[in-house]
Amino acid sequence: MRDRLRIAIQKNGRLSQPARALLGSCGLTWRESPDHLFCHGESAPIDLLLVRDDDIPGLLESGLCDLGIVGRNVLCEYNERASSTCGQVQPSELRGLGFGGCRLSLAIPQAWTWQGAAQLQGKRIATSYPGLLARWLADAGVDAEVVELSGSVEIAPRLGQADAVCDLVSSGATLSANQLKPVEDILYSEAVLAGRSNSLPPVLRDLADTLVRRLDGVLRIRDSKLLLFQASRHEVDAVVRLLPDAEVPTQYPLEDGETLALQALCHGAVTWQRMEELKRAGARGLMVLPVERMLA
Ligand code: PRT
Ligand code: ZN
Repeated sequence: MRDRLRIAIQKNGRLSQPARALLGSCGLTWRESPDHLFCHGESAPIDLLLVRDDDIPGLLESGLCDLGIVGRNVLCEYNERASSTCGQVQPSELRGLGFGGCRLSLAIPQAWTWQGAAQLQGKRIATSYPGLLARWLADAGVDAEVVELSGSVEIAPRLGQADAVCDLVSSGATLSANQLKPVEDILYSEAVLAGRSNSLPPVLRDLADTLVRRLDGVLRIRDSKLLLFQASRHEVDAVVRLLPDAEVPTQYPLEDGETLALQALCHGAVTWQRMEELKRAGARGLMVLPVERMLA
């Protein structure tokens, strides 16, 4: 039986570098094989398999990999299709990872005026996500033809292959370059950590739990700052009210009995403007420090 955890990540593409960077910030280091398909974990018995993103859900379902980093769009599409075919344990989303954000959107020619889902009745819609689109159409009670394409979906209307498309969008530039406009969002996506929860043998489960705890620590503090300041006892409440996105501050009384030293982990942005507001409310000697690591 395997005693090393195996994580599937995208080999080349939008998610590969951010996924490696995220795992690296959890303290993992690797030695990469000459063929760039496998990374042997050096700092922990956690290896990486470098694959096409579309293969990740299947690798998880078959148990060849224990965890994977993949777009929610790919995971949901896989599960949508699998649910109609077999009854195995499907991989599920364990954590949203906050990068690779995009939407799976329905888009129609710019010349059309959008009047709602019923407008798609009897139309042909090109997509690489037939499962998710079919589900959306069924929920909307619309009978349309789903034209499955593996790529270049956005040019299908110009080629006469389809009337509308259902594709991933981030800036929207690709759609507008093809005289299309997004009208409905079918799925909000980002990179996710996926796995088959509860199906790992104990050794691998311990490794996975440790990794997920570290990931939680990294994600929790990614945009966080530690605020240090002093305030008079009677002004503390007013200052703390300006920190709704901070954890309850730790307070230490100073020798004069009237002043408190405070430290608070703040999860939102701490701009100059915000610092000035805190100062006006009574915060003195305000310091904003980066947070490198955190273990809850
Ligand atoms: O080779 P492999 O199969 O592994 O990679 P791939 O080509 O299938 O995937 P890749 O690297 O293009 O995308 C991987 C994941 O990134 C996707 O599954 C999404 O989860 C996520 N992602 C985030 C995106 C986008 N943003 C995105 N904009 N994937 C694709 N796009 C496309 C979009 O469809 C459009 O055609 O990029 C183009 C530019 O988008 P606009 O809206 O900014 O013009
Ligand atoms: Zn792919």
